[in-house]
Amino acid sequence: METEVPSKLLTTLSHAADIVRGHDFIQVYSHYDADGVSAASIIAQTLLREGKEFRVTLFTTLNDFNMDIIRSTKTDCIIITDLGASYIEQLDAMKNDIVVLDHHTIIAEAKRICYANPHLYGIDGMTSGCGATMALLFAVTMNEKNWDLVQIAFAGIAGDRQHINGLSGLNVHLLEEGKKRGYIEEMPGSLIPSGHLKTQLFLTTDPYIRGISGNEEGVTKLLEDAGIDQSKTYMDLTDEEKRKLSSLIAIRLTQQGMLECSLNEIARTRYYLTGFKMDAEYLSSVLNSCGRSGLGGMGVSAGMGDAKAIEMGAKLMNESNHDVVMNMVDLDSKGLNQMAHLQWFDSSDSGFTGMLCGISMQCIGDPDKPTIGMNRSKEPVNISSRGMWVQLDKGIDLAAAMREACASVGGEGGGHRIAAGGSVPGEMVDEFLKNLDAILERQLSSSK
Ligand SMILES: [Mn+2]
Repeated sequence: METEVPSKLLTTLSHAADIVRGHDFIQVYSHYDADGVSAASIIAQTLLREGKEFRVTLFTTLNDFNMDIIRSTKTDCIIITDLGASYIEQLDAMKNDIVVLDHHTIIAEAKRICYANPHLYGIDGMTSGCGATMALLFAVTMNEKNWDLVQIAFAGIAGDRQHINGLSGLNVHLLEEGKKRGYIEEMPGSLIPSGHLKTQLFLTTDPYIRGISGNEEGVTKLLEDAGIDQSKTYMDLTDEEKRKLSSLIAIRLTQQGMLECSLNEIARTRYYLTGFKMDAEYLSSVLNSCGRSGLGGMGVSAGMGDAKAIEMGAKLMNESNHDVVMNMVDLDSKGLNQMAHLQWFDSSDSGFTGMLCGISMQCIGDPDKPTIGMNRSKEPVNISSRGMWVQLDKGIDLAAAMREACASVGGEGGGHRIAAGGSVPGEMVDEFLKNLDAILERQLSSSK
């Protein structure tokens, strides 16, 4: 299947390329997450190859404060990636030459600046094209030789989880071109983590495997049982070894109550980046670790392929994964607190509340009940909630439930049907849980 890039988008991209060619120095602003760092790396490499000078600045978000920083830049040419959609009117009002490559919800169309966003061409930017996708399409418009950068774009796609239920839209175009040119190889998914098995089985929380994740003896024993040498990486495994190891993991996950749909989601297709010699999700999480540790420069260097930066980023990633897995082991040993229609835990000591909430819901919780996590270390108490598709099918809507339950005790909440958050006053937590449980019961019974 040939997928095409809309001609209106191609026109905008060649306009963008013309703008950039007319300048010697370009200021790049991007988002600090994996997609934003990937997009910035693609732009940086492109500008470097064009002989341009540039500076990259990463923002945690684009808000009025950061908009003032953009406004005060002395540079004539600005590229903004994975950000900007919510500030198009303000950017339009500036005098500089500006290119925005974003995929977030459209608030306004640009009148003066050059603005590319999948939503402008009827493509869903939430699922079918991310910041790095747009940056890559710009890069190959500048020069066809930049197709090797499609590898970095896949780290962005993985970072924004646009690959979870299969690629679509512009990302399919990237995959086809990337495969054709030998930069990307599609690999069948697996329950086995990629990378060095002994390390990654210990660190894995996607999935969290009881008795293996965060348990050195468990990992050693599992590899022994599968007849696999302790020094092997995923890529070293024979088909027979893969089969043996993944079925041992599947048995454990099923025993701990994981649903088949969750197993399938974890065993999603992998995209191997031939130049980086790693899979897209791995590079994505390295870039994410750099960005979130405030080491954006190192992240961009890693995205541009600098081996030392990748190594340091991987070290950061392993450290934070280590913290997450040890907190999961602790939470798993305590267990979730059960109520009639929800299950909850307190992670005030560790933070990571949202992350632990997602992992618990998918891997150790009762799949019939939403999972609630809370961090009571600050006032107001921070609440996370996660559901499963099977719950949504039965009438659960966490966005509505959290909004109502938080408001009922003087707090506020909201989000998506499957994942929502909120905050409530510390002394009202018990009341909040009681009210939320009742609201969930009402949602279930009114949809029957
Ligand atoms: Mn993004």
